Amino acid sequence: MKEYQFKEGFLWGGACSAVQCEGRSPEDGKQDNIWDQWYREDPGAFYQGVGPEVTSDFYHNYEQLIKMMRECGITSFRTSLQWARIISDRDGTVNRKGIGFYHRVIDALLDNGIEPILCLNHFDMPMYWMEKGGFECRETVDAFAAFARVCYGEFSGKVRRWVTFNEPVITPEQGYLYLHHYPLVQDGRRAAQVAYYIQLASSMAVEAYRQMGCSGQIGIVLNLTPTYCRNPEDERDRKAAYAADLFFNRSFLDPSVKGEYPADLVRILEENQAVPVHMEQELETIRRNTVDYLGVNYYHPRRVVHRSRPLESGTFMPDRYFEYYTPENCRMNKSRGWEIYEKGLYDIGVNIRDHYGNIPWMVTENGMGVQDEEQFLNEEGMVEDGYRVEFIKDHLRWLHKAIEEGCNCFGYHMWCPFDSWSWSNAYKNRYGFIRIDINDHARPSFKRSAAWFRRVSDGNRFTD
Ligand code: BGP
Repeated sequence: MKEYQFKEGFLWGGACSAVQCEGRSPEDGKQDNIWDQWYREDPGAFYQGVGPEVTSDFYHNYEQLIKMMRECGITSFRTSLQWARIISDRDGTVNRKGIGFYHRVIDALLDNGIEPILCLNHFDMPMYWMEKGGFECRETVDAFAAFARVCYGEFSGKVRRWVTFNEPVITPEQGYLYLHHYPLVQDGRRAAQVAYYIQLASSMAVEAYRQMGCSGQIGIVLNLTPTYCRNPEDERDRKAAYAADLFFNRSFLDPSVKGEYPADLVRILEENQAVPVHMEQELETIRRNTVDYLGVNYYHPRRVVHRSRPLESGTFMPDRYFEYYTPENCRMNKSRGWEIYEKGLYDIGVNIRDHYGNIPWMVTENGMGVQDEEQFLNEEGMVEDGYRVEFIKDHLRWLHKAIEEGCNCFGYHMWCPFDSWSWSNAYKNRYGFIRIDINDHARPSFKRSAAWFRRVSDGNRFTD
């Protein structure tokens, strides 16, 4: 039996986001965001027509869920502050009721011995800014920095760890290239502009944090998806992986940690006439305001090969430089359609250690979404999710090895401690230690994995 010991103070916890757990709950004056709008326009785009109306009902049920999270061993919890709940309009009017809700949540977390980690943006653009172009519009960037200032002013006395954006690449990628997020646009040049303005918004939020003299730490959460090519001996495949890495990892990793964009990414954008509108002064803001730490969301690797024939596309798409492939016999999470490759976490750690100054980082999301978990209910009505324990252990072994080899990882968060709403996948896949019956929100229940995670968290260790 092997024991894996983690250092004292290692963060064990979980993450969710405002839109995915709170429910729309507009009674306090929350304004619509892109998810409310998209659902109104096209409910059929969401699995079984389930929209963001109720989600995990955290808005009403946060006290119970927070208590239950602590029982699962969650000692730190990241959620996001919903821009449209805190700021009511383009004039920046602050909604005191929205602020009051987040104060109550933070207090409840602290009362239960859970460290709150707050994220300023998790895919939730308010409609009043989307109407102006969202992050294609420079004014939205200033408005985001102003929103960040309001949040620091309110909460930084109680909250020591902050995040500017969760997975910033997702908005340009899924909203402006691959048609999975609102506004469902496919245009490489617009995607590049959105990506640049999101990076600028993140850097300006870091700048504001420092200007206001906040004493905690501010980071960014990236879905660093390690890219592997089919044949490392084939130079064309290596180049394909290099390009995919530039687009999907380094486009935010380099400016956030090193303060500058990779020259090869800029060159590709130039070749495709896709360089965003920018100003020298903005690049200086990005240069000066790098993050204190990184959050890493890891679910699956990216597997690429060189293109066998040119991409037919009217617009510039990153896929011009690579194709995806699925290796034979790879392990899959069939519910989600994602490959399971635990070593990816180790490779991420080594990359950060060797190429990004070994900046402190934590795993901000990892987890296994499983469909139809009802089939695993035992006689007592508990989900027997041994597969989730195995999934976590498999990842923690590699994380432990990375740390033993000098990687600067200080925590591990599960997505998500309780079942939550997964965007257009709605409640299809369940991730939690805590089961939520969407027909009976008032009675969340523990799954088998909850007690196991509690033991890991209490002892900072697990055994094989
Ligand atoms: C991450 C997001 C989360 C969450 C998670 C699980 O990329 O930050 O918001 O949703 O993925 O993925 P999904 O919900 O698509 O199953």
